[in-house]
Amino acid sequence: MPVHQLQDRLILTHPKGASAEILFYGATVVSWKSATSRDPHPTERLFVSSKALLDGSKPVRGGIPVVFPCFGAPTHPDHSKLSQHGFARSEVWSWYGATVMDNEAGVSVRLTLAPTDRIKAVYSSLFHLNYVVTLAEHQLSTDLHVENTSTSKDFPPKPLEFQALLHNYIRAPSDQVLVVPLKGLHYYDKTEPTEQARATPKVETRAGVDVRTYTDSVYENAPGKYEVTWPGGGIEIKATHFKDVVIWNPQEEGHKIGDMEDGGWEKYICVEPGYVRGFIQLEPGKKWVGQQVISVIQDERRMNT
Ligand code: TA6
Repeated sequence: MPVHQLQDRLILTHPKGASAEILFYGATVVSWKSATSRDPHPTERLFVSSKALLDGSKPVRGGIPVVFPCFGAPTHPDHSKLSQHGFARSEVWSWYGATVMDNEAGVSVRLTLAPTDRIKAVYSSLFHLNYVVTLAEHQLSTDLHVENTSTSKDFPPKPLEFQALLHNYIRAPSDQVLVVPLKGLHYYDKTEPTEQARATPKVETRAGVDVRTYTDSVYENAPGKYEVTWPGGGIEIKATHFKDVVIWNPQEEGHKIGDMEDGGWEKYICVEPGYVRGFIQLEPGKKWVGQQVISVIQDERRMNT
């Protein structure tokens, strides 16, 4: 069976050896294994801290948490009662048994989230989320579908205003990994000590962005296609309708993160396509889709050496 259901997760398997695991909690992808043509042994591509709690008591430290409807601390009045990065990553999503696709190309499932009593207590906007995860031989796609389920008969008709981001923890040596192409983009440096400095855009001057020092940068209007490479390996991320990208690695600051394993920051880079500068406005009855396709780079010439 290409889709196997356990109590807390779905396991997708591909005939060529790839696999993915998706927790119902947060719809968090906690494992993606894929081989390359050089190494036919499926290798883990995501980082999950060994101290991460997977029991639904707090968002997972690793994998691909789904960030919705706010990124970071809430700044929009509709989000004022929400916690950092919103509720999508800390709610239990539903799976109704449907396999969206199951063929040679890949296997795909859809999880959904609609307002629960817990969400309604802190958030009054109406919405419906579908999250479609597709596993192919060398590729993982995750598509977030957002619908404003309020109707134009509601008075006043209420647009849904939200941010969304896929918080990918890509397994990579953080002292060697580089991300391209970000040169020339404006970014906001969240490591700056003052509010004013954090709100002042900088211009990226580096051809390849590294995370050898504490990095927490929000790149605005980014190209949507990124290569994340290190000697001997690499991942490509293609994003659609996610106009921004966040690069994060805490380095030694990681000691302050309770569920981060010791030295965990040496094992990953977060490259997070999102819409996080400003808000997406969705009129009643309308839908929006943000998509990413993550692929294993096969060609050694595309890796940094
Ligand atoms: O996406 C980067 C970021 O917003 C950082 O500022 C850092 O705090 C990280 O996410 C992790 O956030 P979390 O709420 O999961 O601890």
